[in-house]
Amino acid sequence: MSLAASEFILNNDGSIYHLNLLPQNIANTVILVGDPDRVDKVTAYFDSVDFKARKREFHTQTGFYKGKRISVVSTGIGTDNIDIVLNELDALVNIDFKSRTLKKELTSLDIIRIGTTGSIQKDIPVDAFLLSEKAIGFDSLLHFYDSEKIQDIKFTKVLMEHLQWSSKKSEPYAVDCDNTLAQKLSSEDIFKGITGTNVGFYGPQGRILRLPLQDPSLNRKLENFSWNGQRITNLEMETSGIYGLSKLLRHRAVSMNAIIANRASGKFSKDPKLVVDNLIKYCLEKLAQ
Ligand code: R1P
Repeated sequence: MSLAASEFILNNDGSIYHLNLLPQNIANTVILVGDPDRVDKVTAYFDSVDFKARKREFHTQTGFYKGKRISVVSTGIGTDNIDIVLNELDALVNIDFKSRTLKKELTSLDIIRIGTTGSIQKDIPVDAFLLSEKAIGFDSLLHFYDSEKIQDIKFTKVLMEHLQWSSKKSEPYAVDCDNTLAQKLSSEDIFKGITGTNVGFYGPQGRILRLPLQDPSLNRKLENFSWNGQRITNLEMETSGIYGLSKLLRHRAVSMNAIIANRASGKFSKDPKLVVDNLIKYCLEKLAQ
């Protein structure tokens, strides 16, 4: 069945609505970054860049790094944008733009987030790298999809009890990274952990500037949580959506984090740009291997 113009929206030039891309513009390996300006920082290391497009916060460049074709796409901030980026990336490879029908043979993308994060554990210092083995979504994105089969329901239940989670907030969800891609991006030099994805930067991550919080002890409870040797290590704003939608759409995803803040010790990196640059170089080398 052909998808209606209101559901699968194409621009007049045939490109997909928000990302402004045609199917041939995207590689099967996609690096996601939050900041549109970070796209140039990644492709600065490429041998060549043959495509560039920009619309709103979505900036894309495609080229080659050591012979491997890679696209770099910025998502802006938050899992609401991840809903757009993941669905449109999937459409670019798995929907026939002419017939507006699903392709018979589906393509799996390798999706690597290179982003910044705040550690909530004292022993995971600023300037370190962390690979998210699991994401806990404190946003509600995945609950809008038929997604229970890919969630770690037991983990969420134990966590909610520990947090005395208010029923006024959406129920958290837990999703794992792709193990094969995680192995490719791993090394002894980086931390591995469980990443909390929040629906905001201030209150939802326990930051108080002027507004009191519904639960001021949330970060302390997250820091103290331990179950089956697992602990929550860091907070950011995209990983749960990337993991959830990638699993549902059968893409492989891993989230790589540059620790630029340590919430437990109150420290912030003296040179966050350098740690992000180092993580970019680390990920590109691993992808080229
Ligand atoms: C908040 O400052 C932003 O930084 C982190 C968070 O996930 C959020 O997007 O990631 P990026 O540096 O990739 O944007």
